[in-house]
Amino acid sequence: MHTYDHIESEDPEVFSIIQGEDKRQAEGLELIPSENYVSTAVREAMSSSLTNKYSEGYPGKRYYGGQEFTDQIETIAIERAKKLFGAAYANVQPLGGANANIAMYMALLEPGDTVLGMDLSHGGHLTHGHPVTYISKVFRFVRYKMKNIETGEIDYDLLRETAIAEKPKIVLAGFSAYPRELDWRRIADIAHEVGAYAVADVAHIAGLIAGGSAKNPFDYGFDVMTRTTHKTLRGPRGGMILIRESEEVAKKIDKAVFPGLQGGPHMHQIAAKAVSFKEALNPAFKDYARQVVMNAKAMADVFLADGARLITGGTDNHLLLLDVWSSYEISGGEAETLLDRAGITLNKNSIADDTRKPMDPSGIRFGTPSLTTRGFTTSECEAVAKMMIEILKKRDDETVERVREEVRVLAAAHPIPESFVNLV
Ligand code: DSN
Repeated sequence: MHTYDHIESEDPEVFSIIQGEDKRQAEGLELIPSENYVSTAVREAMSSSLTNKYSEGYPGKRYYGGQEFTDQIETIAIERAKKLFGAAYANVQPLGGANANIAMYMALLEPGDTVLGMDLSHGGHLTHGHPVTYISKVFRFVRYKMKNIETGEIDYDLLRETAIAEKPKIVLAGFSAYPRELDWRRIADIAHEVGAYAVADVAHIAGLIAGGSAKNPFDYGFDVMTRTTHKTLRGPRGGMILIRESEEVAKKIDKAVFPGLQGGPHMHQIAAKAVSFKEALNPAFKDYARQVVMNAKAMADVFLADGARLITGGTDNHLLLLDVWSSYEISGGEAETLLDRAGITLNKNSIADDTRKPMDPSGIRFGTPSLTTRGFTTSECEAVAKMMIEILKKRDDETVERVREEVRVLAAAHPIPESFVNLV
């Protein structure tokens, strides 16, 4: 249990809201694939005295005094990040994944340059050039897609043709809603053939890469990786950029993050990143990553056995994208609300070439990082998938209330762990 003695006495209003969220998380099942639970050690680092400190610059080269401990913390975080992902250089200052991507573009591009990235409705991300983002006005974004939505196969030939025709400076691979492994080698080769950087946004699968359950794009020639530090990696909310080998690129990235994009780094967050990287370097993290994927595949099998349509036909990672509109004749928005009422939290999501609007699309996206952190195995994940199907089919109050109770029991049997030492 976490204590909030001072908030309780000094700000009861905020205290009671935080308590409500704690209870929601403890009594519900979290299936949003970009969420996870951090250890108490990570939370302690986040609330440490490092939050008081300004540290513009980098270790050994700061613009403020009093940096003997911040330099040590940032250096430890950098060294652990490099070790986790096989990188020669790391920048751990990005405040989040969006900042990491924007700084990466700023470092590698001039305004007007072209980025070739995954189509947003095929699994790409807002920061990969969605028209609503400011960055889409600065750089030019062109797209590649899946060739076959039912298998997830990317159209690599078209990708290559587009790269030759559009002359991008970056070929970007990565996703927030794509359940399959990519042919990293093929994409890196295409990027290098046209003189572009091969960049992977592995925000979602960073923990799977660290745990050896997804391929590491650096092993296939990628130049740069951006990522968040939460999600499957199970650290604090934050971002990070890794550089495979080029010192020149590393220097550009450092300049782009600070002073190009950000001011003072959040040193409490960097300390928490360092703590979580140590947890991910623990051999037990490999078991965790493996179980995340096994659990996701187990859930996929239940839906497929029920005749449901999973985008790409299944999953190779931690997430699933279910076309609820064609499978159960319910919209993504309605499904999200209904399942939320039963204590099963996930998000509505557009599916590839969706005919419905983003605010109420055809799909839901869910995954297993959080359940696995709570110790769920394949049989329990199958049970959760069956509960979801029952709700999606029956939709009546009685079913929702009964499943809500079953969820409470399951959640109580798997409390959110405080520490990951010696834990799967
Ligand atoms: N919001 C994250 C996700 O859910 O995938 C990505 O930014």
